[in-house]
Amino acid sequence: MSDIKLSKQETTKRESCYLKGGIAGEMADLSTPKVSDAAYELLKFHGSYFGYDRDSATERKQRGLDKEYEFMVRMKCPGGRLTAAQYIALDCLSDKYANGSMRITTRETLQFHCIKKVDMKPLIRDINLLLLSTLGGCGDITRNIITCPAPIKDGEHAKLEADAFLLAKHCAPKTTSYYEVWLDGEVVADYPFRPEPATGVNPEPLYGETYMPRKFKIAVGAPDDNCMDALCNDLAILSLFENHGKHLGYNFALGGGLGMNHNQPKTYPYLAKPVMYVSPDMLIPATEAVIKLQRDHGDRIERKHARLKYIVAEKGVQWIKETLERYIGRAMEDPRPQAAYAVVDHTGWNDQLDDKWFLGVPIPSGRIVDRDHEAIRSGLREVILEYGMDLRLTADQNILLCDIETSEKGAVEQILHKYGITLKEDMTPMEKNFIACVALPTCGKALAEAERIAHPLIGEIDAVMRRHGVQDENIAIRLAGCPNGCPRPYVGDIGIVGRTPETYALYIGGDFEGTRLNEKIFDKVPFSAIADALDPMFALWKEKRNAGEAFGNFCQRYGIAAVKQAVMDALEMDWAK
Ligand code: SRM
Ligand code: SF4
Repeated sequence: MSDIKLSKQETTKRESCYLKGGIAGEMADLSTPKVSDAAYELLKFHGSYFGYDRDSATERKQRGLDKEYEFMVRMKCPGGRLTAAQYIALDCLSDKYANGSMRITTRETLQFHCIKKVDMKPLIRDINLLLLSTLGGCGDITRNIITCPAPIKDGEHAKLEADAFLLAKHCAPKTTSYYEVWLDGEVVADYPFRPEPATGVNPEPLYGETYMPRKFKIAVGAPDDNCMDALCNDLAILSLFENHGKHLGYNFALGGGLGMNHNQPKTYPYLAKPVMYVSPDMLIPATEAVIKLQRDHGDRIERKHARLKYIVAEKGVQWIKETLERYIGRAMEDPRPQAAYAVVDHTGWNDQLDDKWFLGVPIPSGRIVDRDHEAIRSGLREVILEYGMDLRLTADQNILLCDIETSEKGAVEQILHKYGITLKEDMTPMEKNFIACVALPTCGKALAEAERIAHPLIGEIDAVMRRHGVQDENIAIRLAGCPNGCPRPYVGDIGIVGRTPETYALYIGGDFEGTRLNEKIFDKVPFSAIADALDPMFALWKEKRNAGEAFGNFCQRYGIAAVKQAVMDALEMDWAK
């Protein structure tokens, strides 16, 4: 492959000397708030995106001013586990260096927004001193490894956690550049996910100097609790357990990924396909084989075509399996029968099975911030300071407060209520399940609002659901500011995806369990008409559904086209033609 054809990111990676590039010098240069294109690309591997405040950009331009440049920092936090001390310290850092809020992401970690260049090094250093990291938070590398966050003290959950932790450490980059750039070469010795240092001449024996062709995502789960949408990952590792918790091995499903561009059919969302059974002793070599396959065969010319999903879709599962067998050095079994997919609700009070409880607190759009009516940040801080409980971040942007004694339950709830925090009992399932991505004003890719309009939209949808008496139904609605798929809009019952600043594409027919993609029925629904568009669909669902039939399943059975027609008949709007 000639060098000329490779994407510019490939050259940047190769010339960076294992992700070092000129980052240290550029970050130290405070004569400009900006960084070069090369540093922009490399910073992602260090867990940061450089961008600007999109709210003020136009007005500032009119006034002849430059944009308000800022950085986003994303931590790595395998399985979303945080101690109370880490959480409280991170909360302080969000005030000191960011915009006074933290954002739980759809991959069980935290982001900080609006960080100035001068504050980047102290923030990342402090995060490391908390025995956390940002290395590999973004970039062409294995991202935060997600697993079921529930702190249930049984063999199955212990095994999921142990595997997720093992892989998080094994798949982490080994380069020392990160420490040179942010910690002046010092390595925080107790960081639990620091991989064994490379022993040979190659500093990155698994990834090589150009790392992966694109981001690479791993989920470690079990089908009967697919609470983190494992099939949206490049590699979904599905643990198989016997009735009494005995671990039987894994089914590997490959090629999940959701990013696409509107009206560019060459890009599409795709769910991971089952490829092979992996025995318990083969977890590491089999995972390495998948990484190597994508490393060596992923498209390094066209980044829009670089995810593993395109290889799986184009070459087929048989080719994938045979290629993996060559990397592993032995024949692999076909996937074994597995439990049916289900999603367990981890919000509300749940038994940990060790005489303690965990409380799943729904956090709207994952935004930990104080607002007039709801002081989520202060409430969480007080309860965590008072009870010192560890916590977990979930893939639907919520928090699980762990290890609560029966005698403490009332007081914990009282504190949260005092700050106006809404708990599961005070919400409809739709509101509780609603996921919205960050979008404006920080996301450079956003075509439309998401997080900031989630609250009013939920209110409008709630009114429509109540009108049809379906407000108590479990339904997954996901709102994205663009088609990249960060809140996983293509696997919910309903996906609402930013199209232009004022309009959204509407998707229906996915399933709550995260095993089926939904389908687009309208391309440009004005924001003000989204609830109107859902109205005839909910009416039809209420009238024609089978007992207990979920919305997405109903749409599939009744026919997506027929559901669309019902909207077109009911609403004579241009967008509904
Ligand atoms: Fe994402 C890019 C936010 C989960 C698919 N995502 C971005 C960027 C970095 C925008 C950019 O490239 O300039 C967003 C930063 C916004 C901001 O201002 O903070 C962004 N993605 C997020 C988060 C924070 C959404 C959220 O509201 O929680 C999630 C962070 C996860 C994490 O902690 O690592 C997030 N992104 C996802 C997911 C869901 C998942 O992984 O389960 C997906 C779909 C699955 C997948 O990977 O395909 C996802 N993000 C993308 C894509 C499309 C990738 C593709 O293959 O085409 C992009 C764009 C890109 O990479 O070019 C993207
Ligand atoms: Fe940004 Fe689009 Fe991802 Fe939303 S879906 S955070 S708008 S890239």
